[in-house]
Amino acid sequence: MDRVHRLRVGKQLVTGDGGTNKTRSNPVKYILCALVLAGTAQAQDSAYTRTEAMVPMRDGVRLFTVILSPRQATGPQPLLMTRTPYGVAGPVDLTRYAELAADGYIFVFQDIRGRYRSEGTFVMNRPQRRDGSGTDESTDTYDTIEWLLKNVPNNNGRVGIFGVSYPGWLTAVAGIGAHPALKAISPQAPMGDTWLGDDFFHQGAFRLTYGLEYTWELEASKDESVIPSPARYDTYEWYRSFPTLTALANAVGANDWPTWRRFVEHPSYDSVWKNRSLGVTFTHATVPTLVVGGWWDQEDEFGPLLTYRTLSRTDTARIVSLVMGPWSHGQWANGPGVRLGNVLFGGHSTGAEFRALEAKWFAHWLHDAPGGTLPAATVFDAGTNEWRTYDRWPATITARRFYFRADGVLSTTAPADAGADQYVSDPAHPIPYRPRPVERTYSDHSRWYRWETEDQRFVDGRPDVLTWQTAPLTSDVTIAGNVVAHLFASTTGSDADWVVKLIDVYPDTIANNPEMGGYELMVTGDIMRGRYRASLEHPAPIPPNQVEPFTVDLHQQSYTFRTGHRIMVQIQSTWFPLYDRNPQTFVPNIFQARASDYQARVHWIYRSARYPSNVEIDAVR
Ligand code: PG9
Repeated sequence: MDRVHRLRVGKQLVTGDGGTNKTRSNPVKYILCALVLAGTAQAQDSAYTRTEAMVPMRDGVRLFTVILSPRQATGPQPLLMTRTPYGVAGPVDLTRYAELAADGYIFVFQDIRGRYRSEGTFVMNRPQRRDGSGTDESTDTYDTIEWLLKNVPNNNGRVGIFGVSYPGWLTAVAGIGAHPALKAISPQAPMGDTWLGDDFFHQGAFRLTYGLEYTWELEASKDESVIPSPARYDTYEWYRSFPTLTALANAVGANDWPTWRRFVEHPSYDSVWKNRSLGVTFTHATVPTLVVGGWWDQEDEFGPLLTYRTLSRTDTARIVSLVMGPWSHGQWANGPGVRLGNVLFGGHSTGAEFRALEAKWFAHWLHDAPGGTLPAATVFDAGTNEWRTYDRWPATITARRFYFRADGVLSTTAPADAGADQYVSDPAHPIPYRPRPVERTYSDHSRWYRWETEDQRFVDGRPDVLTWQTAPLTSDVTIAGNVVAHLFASTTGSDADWVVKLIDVYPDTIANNPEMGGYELMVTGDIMRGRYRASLEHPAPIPPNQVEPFTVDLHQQSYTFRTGHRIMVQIQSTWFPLYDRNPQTFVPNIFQARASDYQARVHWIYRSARYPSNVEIDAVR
């Protein structure tokens, strides 16, 4: 992507609304695009003095850093920093920072090690150093703070850090061995664990489009001058044209990229992934921490939930809070946030509301402003369109189960008889994860960022998609916490993927919004790779034709199914090309599977007294 293109993208993103804008790049980069390239130098010149520095780290590597100091400051100001792999050299647009800027900050932006104008070697999600020697992103942050405090005039000795996605993860690891001057951090959509539930794998299933295209973008060049170029506009066709992952990798030279090699060499959940997981490395907050995420974040919804869950266990000082809104990846950072795709938020400007809250929170910790502390959780319910606050999260009130029954019925009553439903899953004809064409992930007109809110009727009725639904609800059902699917299933093969979607089916007739009649909104959904049912570290074949239990973590939600709506569950075994195809024949490493391993298989989902498959929710009512 050239700079002019990025500039255009950045500008559109600033005015767009998380799914309504037609042109969009990586929404994380969007913040950086806006930040780096879309700005008006004049505005910056009038309000801020810009300084650039090569900040030395403890091992002598120097990191390119941009410092914007407010010209009109009446006294010492806190430093507010974002570290990023996406480039900080161009002029800065402070649109994203408008609410914060009003309180007065010295803004700092830094290229991390090995990216753009910084020296050193880039390592994707660099693991935490283990024995106290060497460097990692935490030490680079520490050294940068030390330098800033001594070299930036008029700072008040307090530092805040925030960022979205990769910069969100960098923010989180700043909290490990935090510098004493670091007083507030806000990790937003951090990739908490890229094997369990964020960018690269979900519960063992490989995120094909993201894993390939993102790695291509970041590792084929230092500064994204090489961008992914699948040969077809509809990448569904392009990915399907490769019979194996080896063929795909050979075609694009993916074996030259360290992260692709990591996928191939570490397909299971081993120390390579664990050492990068915030659930393992960031277990205790010593700095006030505001964790932020989106319920329909197509990249890193799991990360914020994992980060909050991990930190809250040890948070005796009650300095950790969670905000989850109805957003796609990073949507809260720009634009009003009145909708995502087809889904409207009842007149709320959720993005603007969040940024006001964020500014107040930072002002509290960095300026001693009154107010600004937050309850454990502030979460948006997109069923009732309201913000809810909870003193603990999940708010677990009652666990409720929705059982699969005969004739496609979903019921709170468990089955008393025997029964099962079956379908043929054929890797040669995988189910698209969103309506085609599946544009390149970060390309003009890509609908990537809003795919999770697409109407699921586009697959309803396919012979390889099973559906169960309730009657119209006679009272509201509110989730406020965990959602998990308990499946009992068998296959004629020896491996299988299980995709489970929990769906809100709107009433047929919606007076003020007729085109949404009968809409099937995926409230939450995810995939798990059957070979990992007993151990994430040691995959094992599924014994053919034998009923086995499978647990599919559907993470969390705050959502009300309204009276008159129906609750639906859909199950399928391909979600392509977002996820690679499971050969459905157990092989030790799917990255090395042969074309002949990929076989159509019959899968059975049981719904009997003995095997009562169901979806369980933490329900408020
Ligand atoms: N979701 C992106 C990412 C972060 C970390 C690893 C891989 C990808 C991002 O938008 O930054």
